[in-house]
Amino acid sequence: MIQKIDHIGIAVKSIEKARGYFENTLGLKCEGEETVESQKVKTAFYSVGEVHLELLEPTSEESAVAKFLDKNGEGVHHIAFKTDDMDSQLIQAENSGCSLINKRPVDGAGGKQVAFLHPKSTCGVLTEFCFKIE
Ligand code: CMX
Repeated sequence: MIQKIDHIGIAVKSIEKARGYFENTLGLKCEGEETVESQKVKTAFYSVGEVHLELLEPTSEESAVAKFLDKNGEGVHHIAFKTDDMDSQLIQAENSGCSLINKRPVDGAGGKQVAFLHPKSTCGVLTEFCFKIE
């Protein structure tokens, strides 16, 4: 069901400031920015082959990313797997003992449906499943 790593989420304090590294040092091209209201974040996407990097800047102090930054500073925040069957993916995760943050998918960036698994049940890696109706 998992098709590939879709993206790696990276928490940053400011996308504007982070651009210098991703665009000038690495030479990546920003594919676009989007604010995701449901997650209280502003995002910027970069393609690296088939995988994307998603920069995450909190838009509110209540954002999960704001809490992460306060605790850890900037860095890798989550890994997102593209699935072709979100319902089965979540059932399989729950049946194998993972703790679902989202029992049902919610709206994410890029018109995708997303659902997260709690990092305490996934070897410490905040895990996202994402699905897009093509
Ligand atoms: N990766 C690994 N561990 C993490 C983590 C992360 N990104 N975020 C939190 N944790 C750990 C914490 O270190 C903490 O561990 P300890 O108890 O050992 O200290 C534990 O999980 C609980 O964390 P917390 O700081 O107390 O935060 P909360 O429990 O309030 O929230 C979580 C944690 C994962 C439930 C919350 O961040 C969440 O719901 N995340 C899913 C949604 C999300 O992250 N949205 C932003 C991205 C959106 C997008 O990609 O568009």
